[in-house]
Amino acid sequence: MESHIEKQNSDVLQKSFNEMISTLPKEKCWGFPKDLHQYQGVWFTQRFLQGALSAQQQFQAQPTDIILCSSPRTGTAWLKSLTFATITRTLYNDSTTPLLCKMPHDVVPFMEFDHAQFSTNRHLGIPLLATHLPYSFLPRSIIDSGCKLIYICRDPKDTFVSLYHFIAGHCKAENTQPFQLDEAFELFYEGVSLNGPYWDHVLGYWKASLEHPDKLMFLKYEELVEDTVLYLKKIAEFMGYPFSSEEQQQGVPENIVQLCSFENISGLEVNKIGKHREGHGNLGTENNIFFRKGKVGDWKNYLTTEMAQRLDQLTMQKLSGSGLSL
Ligand code: PAP
Repeated sequence: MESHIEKQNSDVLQKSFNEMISTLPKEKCWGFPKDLHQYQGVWFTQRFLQGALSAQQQFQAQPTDIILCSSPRTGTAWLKSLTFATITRTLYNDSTTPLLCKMPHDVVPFMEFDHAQFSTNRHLGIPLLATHLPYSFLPRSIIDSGCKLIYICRDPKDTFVSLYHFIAGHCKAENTQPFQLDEAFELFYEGVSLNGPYWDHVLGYWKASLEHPDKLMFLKYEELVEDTVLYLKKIAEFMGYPFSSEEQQQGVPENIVQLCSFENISGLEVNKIGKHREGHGNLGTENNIFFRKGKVGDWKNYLTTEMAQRLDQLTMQKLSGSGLSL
């Protein structure tokens, strides 16, 4: 229970945060009822920004932590399932894994949402944690602890289409009108998207991965789709949980890939009808909104050739000289 003094302190902090946020540039979040606020060049919802700042102050990383980093809609839930199943493969079997009854975001917590609870009382037996924060916003303790980071990114065109549908799904749930796709496209193009500009998010982690390849593994959604087993083995090795030759002969990596496949995960009862973050006065989000198609190149069904070319050109410009292509 929160004491009277703690409540007063948190009210004061909330008031000064509200004052600070009211001074920031503001934009519509594609029809979502919450606005985006630009803080140090990044567009955050109030909840994300508040979580980011608290995490910077409070989050204590452990050297054994493995932090899954991503911009929204680039494959986070999939990466959570794959890494969780890999790390817990001797604790659970195919019929007891929590992935069968919890959605991936409820199995691996988000630092900026759950850090207060988890930084003091984390289940360190399972060292996974996730974040959508840009690299420059990571709490100092993450860098200082020397823990490992895995970043996943995705073709900006598919990321945009996925994000658009995700926000439109939220709008439907909240009875608000989403922006037209072409209006949202212009905002994405200008960098106004959740934790955007998207390209800055990717580049921040890309550069860090070049500086610290032993600490930061950089993945692309498309590569993971192309050869999931190969990349899962690389991920397991990087995390320090390599598959033994016996496990490889028994097909353990293939089993995990199958368990975490879009078809399997999205077809589970919990992900079809369950809710995420329900309770404590929160109505929660339908889990099925997190699983849409899980395909590479779905942008072709939504973007005109001109839109795709503009986005490709911008991506080339932004990534030019970095050695990265998307
Ligand atoms: P979030 O962290 O913002 O919730 P995130 O999990 O990063 O989103 O990405 C969601 C995308 O991954 C969705 O893509 P789509 O809209 O193009 O379909 C989602 O469908 C896809 N996805 C979720 N689970 C899997 C999976 N097991 N395999 C492949 N793709 C998946």
